[in-house]
Amino acid sequence: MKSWSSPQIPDVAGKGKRPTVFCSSHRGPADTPRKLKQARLYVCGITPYDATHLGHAATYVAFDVLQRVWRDAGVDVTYVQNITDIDDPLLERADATGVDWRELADSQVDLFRSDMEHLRVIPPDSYIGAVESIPQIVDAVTTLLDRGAAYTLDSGDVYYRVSTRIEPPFGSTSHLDRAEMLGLFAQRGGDPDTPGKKDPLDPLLWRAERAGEPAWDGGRLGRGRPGWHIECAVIARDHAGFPLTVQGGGSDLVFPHHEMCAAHATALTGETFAKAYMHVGMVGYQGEKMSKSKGNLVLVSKLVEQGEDPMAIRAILLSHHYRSDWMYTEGLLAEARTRLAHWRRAATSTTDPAAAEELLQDIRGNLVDDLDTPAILDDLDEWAESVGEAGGTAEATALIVDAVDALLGITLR
Ligand code: 5CA
Ligand code: ZN
Repeated sequence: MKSWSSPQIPDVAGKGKRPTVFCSSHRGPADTPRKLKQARLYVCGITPYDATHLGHAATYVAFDVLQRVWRDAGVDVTYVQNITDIDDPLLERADATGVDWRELADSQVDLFRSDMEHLRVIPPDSYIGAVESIPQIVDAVTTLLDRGAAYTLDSGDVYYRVSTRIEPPFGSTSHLDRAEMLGLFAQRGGDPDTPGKKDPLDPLLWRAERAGEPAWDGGRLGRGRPGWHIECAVIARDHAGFPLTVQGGGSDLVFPHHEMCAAHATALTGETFAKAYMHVGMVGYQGEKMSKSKGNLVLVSKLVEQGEDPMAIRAILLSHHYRSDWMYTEGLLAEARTRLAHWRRAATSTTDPAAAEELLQDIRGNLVDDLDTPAILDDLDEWAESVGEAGGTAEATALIVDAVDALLGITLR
């Protein structure tokens, strides 16, 4: 699928280091090689029925910063993102609004692309829809059936056996106990009560055609449509390759989605799915997680339409650590506007060259330490207070402006 256009990224003097990030599977610093030259990044993309709220934006901006830090360290990044352009919630919304599901998906993906451009998010190298991956998904599900890792119910629906022996074993991504798994599975798109399943946790791989629902040729599987987790396992395998350096998404995807993706991927290829898992905290609004199903959305496109500067939106997102959960308030927007104006005024002034070098080192140091962007924004506030003193130069200011652009994705000029 068409991606979106890339922001211009200035060169910054010197070179950064490879970041250490927190892996939610290891529950500690990620096990990524120190000499990493090439990174494979897969980030779970949108289900296009109501894009792009600030929670989505927080997730994609966090991985955008990771990508910028890797680039600064000379790491070559292959970045893949999917689009869940066929799934129950999309069909339900299309039904409820009387819009064709394809039109709904196309319009929301278009909106998402323009939101990502406004926020200066580097596009993925491969932006791949579930629908365009159906032949590969059908092959994968057929392989899992042939290997005994899947089974077909009387309905024709195909399920993955979570009891399949794989290494690393099922459960090693999320480390949850069975009761927690069952609870989350039921909340997040799973169907523990479907009769005939071997294990309530077994996830759907292929849903047989139902009257009035879109369906595709599945060869031996019969007509139907793909389940959710197999989509990401197959797109990641075909466009990034295993093991992924980082599998990413919001923390709502830890279980079942990333656990199941990892299980499918390993059952298919014998390989470890990902070396590290990074999960972004949940953004909420008015006391609850921001989500399409709750309807408490603050949309990037609406803010931009109202004349808000996308760089102020980006500043709000970066003023929270990517792993923390936080609540959006209108006050944050006012604060970010003021902050940005302050930095922009500083960008027209002069900076002491030694202070600029030190600030650049601080920016890089905070980024490699698990992407500590809030600390950097505080440093920028201090910098903005100190500009214009005797001995400062425009070149030193340009060093900061370029670093903020290249590493944080915020343009100050
Ligand atoms: N299509 C699937 C992933 S394969 C999906 O979860 N789509 S989504 O549209 O619901 O979410 C898109 C991305 O935004 C996911 O990575 C999800 O974890 C993240 N996300 C969703 N809601 C929030 C939120 N409130 N805060 C932070 N991230 C969020
Ligand atoms: Zn996914």
